[in-house]
Amino acid sequence: MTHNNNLFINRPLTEQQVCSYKEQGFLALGRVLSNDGLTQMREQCMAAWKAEKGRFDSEKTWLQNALLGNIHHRSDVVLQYYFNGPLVDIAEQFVGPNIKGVTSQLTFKMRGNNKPFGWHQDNGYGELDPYNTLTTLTALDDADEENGCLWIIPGSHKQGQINVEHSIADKASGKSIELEVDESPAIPVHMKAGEAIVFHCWTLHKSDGNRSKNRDRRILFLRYADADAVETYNGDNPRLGRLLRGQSKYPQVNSYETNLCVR
Ligand SMILES: O=C(O)CCC(=O)C(=O)O
Repeated sequence: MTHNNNLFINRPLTEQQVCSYKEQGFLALGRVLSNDGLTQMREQCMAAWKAEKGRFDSEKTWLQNALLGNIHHRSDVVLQYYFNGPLVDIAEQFVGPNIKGVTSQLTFKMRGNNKPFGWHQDNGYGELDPYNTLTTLTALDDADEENGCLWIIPGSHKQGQINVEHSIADKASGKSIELEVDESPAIPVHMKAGEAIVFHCWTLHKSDGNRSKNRDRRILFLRYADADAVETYNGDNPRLGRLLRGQSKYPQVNSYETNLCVR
């Protein structure tokens, strides 16, 4: 695997940014993809998307319309970015010295997809312990209220894990979580293509439908967890994922090999 530094922009954090993340439960990083990185990532992600997905279909579930998993198996730029890009350094600051990559997917809300995605914590879709897993979103398009940008409730991570009934079967069938929350403190997260934000596994967020006529809202979704993180919904077995920094107490994590990109 070659690492092309012209594709990504490193983002060393200031102390103020680290404090802000701890207080607010999220942090906007600014630009992390160069123009070349953005172009290549879009091309490769769209090739994978078009091979599997059609237009938005209101009869289909959110999963079917909006999600394509394990995208690092299909795009070598995503693979480099996920395992060796600037987000790994950021994760080290918020997760610690031992880190594994636990999710890579496209979460696209293409034009016409007017389905909202309700309030939730990412740890609601598969609780990982310890509770410091980091979600990262990298925008492949400009995102705002019109095309279904993310909304976040700053500081909401401080309330901890909210227990919801959401089984593996619910997830597989595309049933989404819709928490009832006081959304008066919520803020829209505007992003420019090539920018990223990161947030805590307990931070409440949602998105509305894409109401625009001609703008897609494409996002690359990557998560990083402590190398010892276990799936509490699965007998506290370790979550498998490529070890990126440090080591794990679980041999199966230390030796875990992800499928390489087969594009
Ligand atoms: O795609 C969206 O708009 C929401 C995605 C999201 O919140 C998630 O996958 O956790």
